[in-house]
Amino acid sequence: MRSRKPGLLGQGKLKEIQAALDERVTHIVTLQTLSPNDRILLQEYFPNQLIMDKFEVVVSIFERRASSTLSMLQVKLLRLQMEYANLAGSYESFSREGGGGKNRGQGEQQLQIDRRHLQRRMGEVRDKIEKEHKKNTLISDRRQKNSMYTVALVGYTNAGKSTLLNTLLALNKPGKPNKMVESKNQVFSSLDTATRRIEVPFYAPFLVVDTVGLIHDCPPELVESFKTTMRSLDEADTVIALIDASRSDMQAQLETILSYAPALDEDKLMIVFNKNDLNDLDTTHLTISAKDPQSVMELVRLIDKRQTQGYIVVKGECDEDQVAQLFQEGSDCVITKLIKGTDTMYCEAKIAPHRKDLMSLIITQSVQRS
Ligand SMILES: Nc1nc2c(ncn2[C@@H]2O[C@H](COP(=O)(O)OP(=O)(O)OP(=O)(O)O)[C@@H](O)[C@H]2O)c(=O)[nH]1
Ligand SMILES: [Mg+2]
Repeated sequence: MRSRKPGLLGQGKLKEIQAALDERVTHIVTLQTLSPNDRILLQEYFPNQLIMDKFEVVVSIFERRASSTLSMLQVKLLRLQMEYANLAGSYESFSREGGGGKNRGQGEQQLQIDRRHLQRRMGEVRDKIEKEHKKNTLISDRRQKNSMYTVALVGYTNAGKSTLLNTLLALNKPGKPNKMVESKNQVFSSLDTATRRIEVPFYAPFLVVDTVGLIHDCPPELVESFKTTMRSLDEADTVIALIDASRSDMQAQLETILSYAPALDEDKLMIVFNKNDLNDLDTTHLTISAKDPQSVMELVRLIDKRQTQGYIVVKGECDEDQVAQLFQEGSDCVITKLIKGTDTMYCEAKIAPHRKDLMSLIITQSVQRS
């Protein structure tokens, strides 16, 4: 059913839908959010099908996939919000069915009691969500203190964010943790943000935050659920807007991403088109296939370039101990080339401007700015 204003479904449209139904149709889904009254009217008209709006479909998918405390609490809140919205509708239907007079007064009283009860429960869940957010903020504050460069992946559901993170993990130095995240051909695969450390040899290490997939035209209640994703964008140094190039709505995908993050700093934004194996795009932005490590390396190089801008490039000789020391400096010192000689090693490194002290570990042959 296409979007229509609630309450405006005329007899003609209803008959048209009726004619299109057969016994295989179990659900009727409307793209527009249904008012409680419309839901009841539609359900009466189509007693053999379950009436749902897009919002309910999304919530039931969320419900099935939720596994963390935060996502489970968010689903609980969404369910209570739906129950609250439908309360008035069930009361209206009760009135229409002749619940007037004395019964009407009782009905109204019951409605108030139910409303207060739900409001109290929603308040409790909101408090718990806030506590959970605080816990997560503490973790991210600690991360900030460690000052790791952070890249957030944001995009439509099914754009390939988790696939990209998994390919990055596969490029990690041997021996580094590379616990994969779930990636599947389904909407809302990831319901929680996941953070992983990426350490590709000869490039600066960084953190990647995989976020919850977005959808177009999202009900405001769900935006609440996307708050953690949005917080990750605020904290990130680079935000990759990953666009699914296999779909025809590429512009709409970008607009949706930007609508979720209106305050996003333009300098942070990096637009990347994914699934270039399915669509050969002509664009100035980077195009990749998240499944192909070679093309993902191009992204690593771009991130590295951003991260190490202003670093001092030092070329020269060191011994094994000095190299080991340099390797321990994380993103303050990125060794970009290492050639073993007979006694010494030839080393090229990028050094953060605030760690000029590290330059003494290399018997310098040349210095320049990155
Ligand atoms: N052909 C092709 N398929 C891809 C590519 N990248 C991802 N996919 C597929 O797209 C589907 C969705 O990938 P995910 O990585 O789970 O997508 P996501 O953006 O994390 O989705 P959500 O977690 O729902 O937000 C999976 O079936 C992937 O195998 C690509 O470059 N080419
Ligand atoms: Mg995912």
